[in-house]
Amino acid sequence: MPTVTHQGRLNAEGFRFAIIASRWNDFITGRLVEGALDGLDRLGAAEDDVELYKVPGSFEIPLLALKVAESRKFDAVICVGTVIRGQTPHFEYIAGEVTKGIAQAGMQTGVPVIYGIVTADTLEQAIDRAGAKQGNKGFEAAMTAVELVNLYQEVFKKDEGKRTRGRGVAETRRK
Ligand code: DLZ
Repeated sequence: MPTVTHQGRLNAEGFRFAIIASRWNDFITGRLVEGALDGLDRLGAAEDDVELYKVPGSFEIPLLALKVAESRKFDAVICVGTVIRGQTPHFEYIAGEVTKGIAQAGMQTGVPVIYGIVTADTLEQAIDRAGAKQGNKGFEAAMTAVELVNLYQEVFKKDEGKRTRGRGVAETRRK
């Protein structure tokens, strides 16, 4: 049994988040964006600390996620999109590349890049995962992002006590 357990708190105050969303299947992805914004808001993120980026389809998400993460302007990047098998003949390729690319953006930059992509067999299933029956994957992705930024802050940046970003502000983060 471990003597010390590390896990992040659910407090978004003072952290900055980017949301990357695709416009494809916007009827569903729009709900994921709303879910992510709602999650961040409920956990205390300031409006000015959340920025939304839009791309045409989910295939375009990974490269932008990488560039946004590389900019170091954000503590976490939340990716949301919807890929539906029934409507996408090359479903496996798109879903596979998006999944790999999102993971790679996080691994390459060290910034948490969160996977909020709905991959569904049918439109109905996708709707269920965007708030109808099975929660909202955007909301869940926001929770994950907040937990991770707190975890990394706690474990790896504890002694820094400060943050310095593009806007040149250094401030002490609440403990
Ligand atoms: C082309 C395409 C298809 C058929 N299906 C989807 C989908 O279900 N979900 C999604 O996010 N994007 C889809 N796209 C668009 C691709 O992601 C991409 O935008 C285009 O192939 C251009 O690179």
